[in-house]
Amino acid sequence: MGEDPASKVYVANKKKACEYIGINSFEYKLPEETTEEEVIELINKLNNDNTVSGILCQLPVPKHINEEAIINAIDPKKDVDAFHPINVGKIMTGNYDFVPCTPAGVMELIKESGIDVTGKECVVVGRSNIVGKPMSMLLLHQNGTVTVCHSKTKDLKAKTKSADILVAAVGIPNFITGDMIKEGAVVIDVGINRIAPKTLVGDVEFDTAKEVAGAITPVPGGVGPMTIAMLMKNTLKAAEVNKTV
Ligand code: L34
Repeated sequence: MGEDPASKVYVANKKKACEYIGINSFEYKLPEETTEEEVIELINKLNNDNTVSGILCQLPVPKHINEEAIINAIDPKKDVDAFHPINVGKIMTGNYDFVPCTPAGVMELIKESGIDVTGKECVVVGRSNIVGKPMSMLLLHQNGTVTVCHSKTKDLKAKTKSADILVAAVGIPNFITGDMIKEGAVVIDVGINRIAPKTLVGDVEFDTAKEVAGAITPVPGGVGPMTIAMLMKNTLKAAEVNKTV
């Protein structure tokens, strides 16, 4: 919905991934002035369309739209973002079908790199519903000792310095610097900040962080593409759950 420039890039990347793996995708570009009722009407149509396995409303939505109302309107069985309260609740209990794409991508990177989370000090910087909160749950499910930090955290550096696994998801360019990182730590950068028309940087200052980290993800080419890969995985799962077509 609307004209968010970053969303255009992300949605284009999602469509490309669908095409690449053979998932049929339908894009509905809704103008800024679309009403909440109109969006919910469209979602209801897609909820009832048995040729559709998964539904995603790219965030952010325009200011006059209640994001929560949109998320709640999506059939939880087709909620490939795992943002619906039913799916959020399932993530809490550990019995889930869909995992939110960005945290799922982070977990996949950790797993594929042969890193065992059990007993590790995991520090998540950021407490958003999309990343920080579900991220902390997934690390907890893998037996990490999890600390969630945010803008009101006192002595942030002491917390980040204690991390064996540090996940940065604050949305502030180069916020985490090398001196805030423990020697050998795993550093995962969820931030995607456009600081100039063609310059993307993460929440981690890569050049200073890479000198101390044992492993680190880049921006671009790190968590972003993993988010998309996990969306494909959730959509395949949705097709199995819904047994459509
Ligand atoms: N509903 N809204 C919903 N679901 C999501 O999972 C998202 N997210 C976040 C924003 N809003 C959403 C995404 O899709 C962030 N996000 C996302 C998706 C793709 C990429 C980054 C974030 C991505 O492709 N990143 C590339 C660079 C892209 C560029 O050039 O800007 C990378 O290499 O990091």
